[in-house]
Amino acid sequence: MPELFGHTRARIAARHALITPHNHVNSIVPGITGATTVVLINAALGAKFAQLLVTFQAAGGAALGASEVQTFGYLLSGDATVSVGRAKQKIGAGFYFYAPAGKTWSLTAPSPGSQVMLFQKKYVPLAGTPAPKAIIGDSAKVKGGPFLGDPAANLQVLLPDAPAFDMAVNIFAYQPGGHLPFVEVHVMEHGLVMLGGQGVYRLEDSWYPVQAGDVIWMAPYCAQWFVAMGKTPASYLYYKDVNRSAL
Ligand code: UGY
Ligand code: MN
Repeated sequence: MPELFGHTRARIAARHALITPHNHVNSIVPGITGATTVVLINAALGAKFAQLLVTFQAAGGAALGASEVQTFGYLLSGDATVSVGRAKQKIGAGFYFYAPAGKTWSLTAPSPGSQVMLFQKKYVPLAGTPAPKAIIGDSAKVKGGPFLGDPAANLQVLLPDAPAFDMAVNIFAYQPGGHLPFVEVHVMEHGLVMLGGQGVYRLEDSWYPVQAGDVIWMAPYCAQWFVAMGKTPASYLYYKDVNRSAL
């Protein structure tokens, strides 16, 4: 149900943003057809990456050429066939793919209504380290672990923890009452989508009730903390930039 009388939970602040499903307006993005695409986060907000939500209609698809941009895609619902370079696989909800810079990728025959969340970043090569390879995986098969020893906060790392990668995408799952152990303040930037459940996100000096479908941008050094609330677990998928020189 739309929010009443011009009210919104959305907030665009200097170093963070919250965008709810009620706020979405579509963009036309080259390479994506038969779909509605919402550019949730990009340079216009101050970010150094882009986060897009694509909802396919019947006969939709995406076909992106090789460029300096790398793409991580996570299928939120439905199914489709993903191709990255020469790798090709039918995928369902919870599957993900990573297309390195310099490789073409496509999503074909998506089921009508299927949704994919994309994170895109210009790849920064690391001298002496070969570029990452294509990945197609299933998050259900990725072993998680307690975050800093807390079993109420489970972290799954979807991309290899290797110097070749300059971005990470993880899933955090919290039991009701589970929370980040401390208020993080760090140089890495985040793009995040709530996958399920509810909680409260602290961003800078504001606290926001959040739920499935909400998207958050955290700029470098945005103070951040989360607690899962309600009777069901809460989880989110999030991006961060990693593994590159401070200067
Ligand atoms: O990886 C992270 O920085 C993570 N702990 N941040 C977050 O969940 N807001
Ligand atoms: Mn963080």
